[in-house]
Amino acid sequence: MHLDHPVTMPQRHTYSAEPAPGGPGEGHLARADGSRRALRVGLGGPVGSGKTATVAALCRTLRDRWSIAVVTNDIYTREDAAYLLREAVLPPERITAVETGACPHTAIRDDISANLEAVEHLEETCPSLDLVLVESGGDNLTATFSKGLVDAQIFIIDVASGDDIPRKGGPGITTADLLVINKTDLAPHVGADLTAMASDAGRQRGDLPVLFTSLTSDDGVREVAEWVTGLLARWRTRTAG
Ligand SMILES: Nc1nc2c(ncn2[C@@H]2O[C@H](COP(=O)(O)OP(=O)(O)O)[C@@H](O)[C@H]2O)c(=O)[nH]1
Ligand SMILES: [Mg+2]
Repeated sequence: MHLDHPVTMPQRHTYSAEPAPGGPGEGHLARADGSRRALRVGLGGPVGSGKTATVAALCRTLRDRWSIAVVTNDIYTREDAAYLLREAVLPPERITAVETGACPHTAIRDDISANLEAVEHLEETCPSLDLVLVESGGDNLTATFSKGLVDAQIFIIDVASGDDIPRKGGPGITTADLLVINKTDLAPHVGADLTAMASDAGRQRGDLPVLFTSLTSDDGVREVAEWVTGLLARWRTRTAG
């Protein structure tokens, strides 16, 4: 069981995080045997914004249709993986914890070897995986995933941490393939102006999508799940044949 054997950050070498030419993951769409590899989606964002809750909700919504596995990153613990196991969102062999032991952004952007190992191990042990979700350890607004690790990234912020966050920008907010603004249920309690957040996010991101979620409602993750489903459909077309 993966929690008993967490993947720790090797100190021995640094993986080149240079994106392959032609777009995310372009250099390695297929596995060595020629079969289609899983689509890898990273979920980043500040501590407490709702990354683990989003991963759990996505697994519940998508697991009957797609074959899914998850990699979590915590600095010193395996709490997020433990939560996902407790909630039984996936069978235990599909959940792997990486203990980063350092700044969380390092493990998803600079030395991604432990995360890559974890993803590749899941692909080997869970046949015909369609999707691997990689949750980053909570970080600040500057953390983004290496394009050598994931094919697409979702950045999650929440309304309770201040409605001026979209205006502040940073690479997660401006460049993530999808920006999720979570905990809309709390907006009335913290005086967050969702209209201002939407227009600030739009200004920062141009045509890139923004979704508002509240994971306290039963189908709160539906639009994010639809976005991921669209990605999976395009991924299958791209890797067909
Ligand atoms: N009210 C409310 N709480 C939420 C929502 N999403 C997550 N939470 C809570 O926020 C806390 C942090 O969520 P978590 O997913 O662990 O955040 P992470 O650190 O980004 O992984 C937990 O107590 C969640 O139950 C939401 O949409 N609304
Ligand atoms: Mg988490």
